Amino acid sequence: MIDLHYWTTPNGHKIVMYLEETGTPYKIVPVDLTKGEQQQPDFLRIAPNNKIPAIVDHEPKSGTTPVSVFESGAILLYLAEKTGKLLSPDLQARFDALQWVFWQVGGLGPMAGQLVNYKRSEFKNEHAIERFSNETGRLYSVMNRRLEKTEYLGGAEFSIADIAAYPWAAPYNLFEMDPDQFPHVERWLDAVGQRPATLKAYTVAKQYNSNAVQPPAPRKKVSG
Ligand SMILES: N[C@@H](CCC(=O)N[C@@H](CS)C(=O)NCC(=O)O)C(=O)O
Repeated sequence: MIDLHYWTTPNGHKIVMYLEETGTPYKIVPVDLTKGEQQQPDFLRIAPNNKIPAIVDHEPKSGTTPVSVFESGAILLYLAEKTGKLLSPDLQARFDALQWVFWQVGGLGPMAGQLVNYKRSEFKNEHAIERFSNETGRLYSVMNRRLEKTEYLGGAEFSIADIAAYPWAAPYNLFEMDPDQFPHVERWLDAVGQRPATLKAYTVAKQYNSNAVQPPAPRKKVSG
């Protein structure tokens, strides 16, 4: 069994999406960020960066000592290695996917996260808002160009790259990104958003936090 130390935010959704996609048994251990529970010493022992998500695998592939992992990208990679699912064993395909996982954890997540933080702040730092808004828009363009060429971020197959990016790309309204400018991202958001595991991840979030941000419904295309 895997304990998932979780809250109802984009980095938390990723791991529920993966576990649901692969039918991996897990137990949620809520870490309510609104109550500062990420500062608890017990959590710090598992997650030295004081941020969710983190996991403890009580049945690791080798050995009997439970394995704990923090950082969502590392967790996705760990789970993919454990289950052999959603990350190709082929070297090129594997790194096609992994480079987009790293792109998300080092780029889209931090930039979009900072943008929302500055937008919500009572101190209106216009330079910071402009900087993070431009960078988030640039990253959406990067994703759009990629998804013009391939079905999924990692290539032809759905992978941990899509799971990493979806929860950060879906709330484009929060970032004031115009979906009309990113039609290939929108096509991909609609496809990933309709997967049963994705729908389940956002249902789980609502069970723990009625204020959890939900992804936008697919927009109706006007034909003719
Ligand atoms: N790079 C980390 C980022 C994790 C992160 O930012 N988690 C947020 C929620 S999405 C958090 O725990 N924030 C609490 C805090 O900053 O105190 C990852 O990908 O796991």
